[in-house]
Amino acid sequence: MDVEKIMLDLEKKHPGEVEYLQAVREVLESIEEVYNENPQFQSAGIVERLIEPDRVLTFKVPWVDDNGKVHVNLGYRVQFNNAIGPYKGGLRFHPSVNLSILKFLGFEQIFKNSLTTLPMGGGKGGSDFNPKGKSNTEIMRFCQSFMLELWKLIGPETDVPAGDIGVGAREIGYLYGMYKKLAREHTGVLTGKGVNWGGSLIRPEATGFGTVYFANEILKNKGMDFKGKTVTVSGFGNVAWGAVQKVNELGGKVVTLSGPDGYVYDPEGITGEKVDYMLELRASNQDIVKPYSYEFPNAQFFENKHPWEVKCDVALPCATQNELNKEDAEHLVNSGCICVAEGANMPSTPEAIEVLQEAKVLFAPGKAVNAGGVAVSGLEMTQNSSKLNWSADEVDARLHKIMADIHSACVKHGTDAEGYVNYVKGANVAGFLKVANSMLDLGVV
Ligand code: NDP
Ligand code: 2IT
Repeated sequence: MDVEKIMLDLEKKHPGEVEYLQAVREVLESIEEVYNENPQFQSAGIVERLIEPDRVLTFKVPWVDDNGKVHVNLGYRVQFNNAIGPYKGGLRFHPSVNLSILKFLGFEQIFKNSLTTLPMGGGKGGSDFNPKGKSNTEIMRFCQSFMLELWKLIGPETDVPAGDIGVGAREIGYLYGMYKKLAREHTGVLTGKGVNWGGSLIRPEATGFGTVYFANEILKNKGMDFKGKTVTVSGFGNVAWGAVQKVNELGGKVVTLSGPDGYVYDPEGITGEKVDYMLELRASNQDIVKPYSYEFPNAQFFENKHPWEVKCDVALPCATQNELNKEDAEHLVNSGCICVAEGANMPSTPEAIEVLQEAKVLFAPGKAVNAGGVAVSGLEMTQNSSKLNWSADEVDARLHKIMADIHSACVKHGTDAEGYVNYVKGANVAGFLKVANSMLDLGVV
């Protein structure tokens, strides 16, 4: 495989789609060796077929605000690959959403979903709609208008969306309500549903819990655990919240949270009512973390700074893509950080990953670490198909096992001659092999 030539061709076809090109390059560089060892992949054009989405659907989303003003947003669904199951992946509502971001997320989702061992293909969607500052009725009208187009493209055996940034339980409710009305059926077409109408227990916590289960496996593999460890976390959303809770349960101390306005440092640890306060902050729709430092006076706020300058043993980036750069990685290495596990999707830049790996920091990528969210989505689909609800303990036990199995797959495919586990390589190779072998079986379609 000639990675440079493939990337050059892809760049010509999709100029300026930087996040998408970044995600594809990382995977190709990791799988190059195993690809070259298996000439059947080359002759079936697996890479050429894998790096382009099956289809990209865009649509107009008109809606009316509370003052009667008409707005028009763009809606998207990227159906990337369905070799191992129906397209599956979240919806992101954020003003930064564009095709490059959704294609990177959809591409990553293929390998992440493959790693879960559940039958799910990869997809992603969303809109450039900004939920910040919108009223509840505006959010509802937007979701209804969005679903008026999306419902024709999805189905419980075709494509199953869920949440991501800006799409949580409330939005899934409004989207599902409209789908149910249009399709005249009550099926598992979305995941992250409310528990009263088909949702799974533990889904809200799953990404954050899974992130910490994975990080704990990394530590365990080196004879360590979370007890007494200082942990820095970025973000203060859905993923960060679950991660903070689980780190506390395992005996670690979380000292930071962050938002787009900067980070808060709380040397006493973010526990108890402070974790609940994080949810309140998030629900305020203002999306800033500064108020945390007014509420809890021992905490300090650092405007427009990243939490990676704080000394820690473990760092969990849980906010957004490319939020941990080379300089941040150097800070982490110099302060003695031993493990960086990505709760968000692609939060570390390629240059940051290089610095961390060079320093032999135990670095694990989002597609392995945060797979717990979509894994429990898969378990929600199973519960919906069988029309049963499992207990929280049962879902949590399955989540735990899935995360431990993903860790083992990374170790199997990513350990080098000196015993260092390259989790990026391990996750990409393990995720890729299942999809590529399925594509071989299915013919050129
Ligand atoms: P939330 O919307 O709950 O929280 C993310 C928030 O982080 C955004 O609203 C954004 O605010 C904020 N943010 C943006 N830039 C920064 C920054 N530089 N520093 C700190 N915060 C920032 O989203 P989730 O918690 O659901 O998602 C977080 C990450 O986890 C994303 O990468 C997502 O793709 C990933 N993920 C989510 C899963 C899920 O189940 N929800 C599953 C797996 C991965 P603003 O709007 O102001 O930019
Ligand atoms: O990035 C992700 O894995 C998600 N946003 C969750 C996707 C899902 O279908 O649950």
